[in-house]
Amino acid sequence: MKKIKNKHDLAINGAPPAFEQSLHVGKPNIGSREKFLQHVNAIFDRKWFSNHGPEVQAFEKRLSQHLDVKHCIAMCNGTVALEIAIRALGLTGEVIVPSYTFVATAHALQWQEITPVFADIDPKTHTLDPESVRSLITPKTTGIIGVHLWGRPCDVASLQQLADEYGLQLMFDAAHAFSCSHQGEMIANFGRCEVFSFHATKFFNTFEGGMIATNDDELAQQIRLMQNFGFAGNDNVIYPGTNGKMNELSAAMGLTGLDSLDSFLSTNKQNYLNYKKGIEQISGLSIIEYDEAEQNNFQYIVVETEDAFPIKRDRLVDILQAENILARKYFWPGCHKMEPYRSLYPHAGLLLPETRRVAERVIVLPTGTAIDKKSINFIVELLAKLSEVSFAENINLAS
Ligand code: T4K
Repeated sequence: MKKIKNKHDLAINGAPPAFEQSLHVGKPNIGSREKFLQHVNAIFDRKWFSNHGPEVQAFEKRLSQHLDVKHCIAMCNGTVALEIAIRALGLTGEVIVPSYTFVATAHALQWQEITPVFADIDPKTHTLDPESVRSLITPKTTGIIGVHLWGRPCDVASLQQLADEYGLQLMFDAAHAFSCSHQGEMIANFGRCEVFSFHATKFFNTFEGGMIATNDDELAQQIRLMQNFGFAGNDNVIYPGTNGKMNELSAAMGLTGLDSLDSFLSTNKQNYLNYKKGIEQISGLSIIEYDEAEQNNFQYIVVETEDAFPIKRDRLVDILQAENILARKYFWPGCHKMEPYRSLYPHAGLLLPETRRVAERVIVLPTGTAIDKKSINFIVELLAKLSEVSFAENINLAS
């Protein structure tokens, strides 16, 4: 890594990138390799690789304890978990979701021929705006899926009130919210059920994986049936189920990760605080806040470019990427601008002004155990330099 002494030291204007190795958003956190390999050896010795084996059972038990929720059902990934949860709740017709989310939230509905109806977000929280949700309820609406984006909880109480008022099902896409709390209670306990992702890019991963959490015994039973082809015991199929099972290696990775969870969380928090300290001093940039009274996983460093910043968001991302700082524009441009929704609902954007505004401003920066304080300081210094108008105007990005 080079030191910045003056603007010519920045790897713009054709100079080599600041970082030889790319800094990624979503670089996996890895716990103890030794412990993981011990699990792998035990799996080989047992020759039991899937179908709710001992690793999955132990993983589910520890998840339930950690989240203080009755049922945790481990899944092959978050998307299939969403699909199964949606089906288990009996959703049909129209379901209201934010457009500002990873596209899997919408696809999990569309895949089952349910219409995702895109609601706007609150620009402060980036989560569903309950008033926008209310305005979209029709006789065809059967449910609401809130997304705890960046791990920050939705306005759960208002959404629950709406669901009760209109007789709708409420569930949450909690893909970002593992180990986060809301009003002192762990996320996993809200709505009819909550769906998590343990994808490699999440701060806590099982290579690929996911989980559905619920306190509802009947719903849990239905989900287990659906994830295992509809088997209710040997040779007895009572439902056209699918295969949503987690394998033993993934569960072993999960168990290993749980042992290191505290250190992942404290690294993420320290990284966030380091970024925050610097970014707060930069005019035209703001970093999203996390409620200090709650548990947060700080897995996303989300920065918004304001009008005062002299460089447009897209160009800023290009500049950072040229430096091998692989910042992302999550979740631009919003699901409603992706296919098939863009063609099916070409006017959806008219009702989504905040989604558009936020999606055009957000940059997600690298964090996790793969980045050190020196690199974060460098990124912050670079952003500070770029905020100086005269310097920003002179940048000529070679690529
Ligand atoms: N709901 C929400 C709100 C979600 O955010 C997601 C997933 C889901 C549902 C669905 O859950 P899953 O079915 O995925 O369990 C990534 C992830 O693939 C996706 O899981 C995640 N959200 C989303 C936010 O991010 P991409 O398209 O950004 O992935 P990609 O390949 O560009 O990788 C992102 C970064 O991570 C890159 O900088 C490279 C780095 N990376 C990636 C992998 C796979 C690594 O360093 N190592 C790796 O192994 O979607």
